[in-house]
Amino acid sequence: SIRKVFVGGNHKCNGSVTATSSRARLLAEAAPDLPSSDDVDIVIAPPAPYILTTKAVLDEHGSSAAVALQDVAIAREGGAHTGTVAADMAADLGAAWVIVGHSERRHVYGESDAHTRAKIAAVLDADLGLIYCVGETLEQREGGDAFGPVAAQMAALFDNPALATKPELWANIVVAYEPVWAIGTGKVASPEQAQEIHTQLRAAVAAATSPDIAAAVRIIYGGSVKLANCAELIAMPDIDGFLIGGASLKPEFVDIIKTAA
Ligand code: G2H
Repeated sequence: SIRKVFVGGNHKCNGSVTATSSRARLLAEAAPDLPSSDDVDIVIAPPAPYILTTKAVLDEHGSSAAVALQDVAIAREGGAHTGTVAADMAADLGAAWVIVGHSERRHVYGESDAHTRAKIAAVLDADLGLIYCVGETLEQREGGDAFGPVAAQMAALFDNPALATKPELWANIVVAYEPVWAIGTGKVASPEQAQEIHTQLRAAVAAATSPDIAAAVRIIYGGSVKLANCAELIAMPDIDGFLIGGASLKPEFVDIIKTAA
């Protein structure tokens, strides 16, 4: 990739104080074998209750890996929003990134487009990095229009008023293409299938913003990424990294980072 590689580990709702800490320690201890932070952004997203511990373990070991929140409240400052975590809290805990629009939020928890838009605004307003997930379902792909639904999800970014007035905020954004049919199913998109959508995504960003922003934005792939398939995916010109679920819980995560960067 001509862009700095980005590898995110999305732990989803897995872990414990002990297991999450030892994953963070394993990653931190692997640092001498990993590409430098000039060449790769490494981000891990543990469940929210483990953010503080994860951050502490990484800091204690001098790791340059960053921490992400997996989802966020629609109100930046929080308030009467039972059961969720505010963007300002993520920043307070030392998280640098927030995942928004993951398919499990959209499809399993029925998150609306309005909620996704408000979350994007909260993350950008809090000056945090945004990992914005988009992706079509199998039904949509088989219906012959894989990119249509993805383009509709991208509108949530393009319509964001802060981004419209402050295009420099695009530097804080990573777009994650995660075809829903490839998530946790073991059915990875082929490098060509992913590249095709990534190209369309970059063109959509160019059309909505500028060629420079489109050339710089990282577009990463997610959905059943593992060591065995990551090399052929990262070889594609518009795949700038990965968002990794299942394999981020295993020591394999470190080997994927080595292969990707
Ligand atoms: C897609 C991905 C991580 P997995 O959800 O966001 O998960 O690698 O388990 O398919």
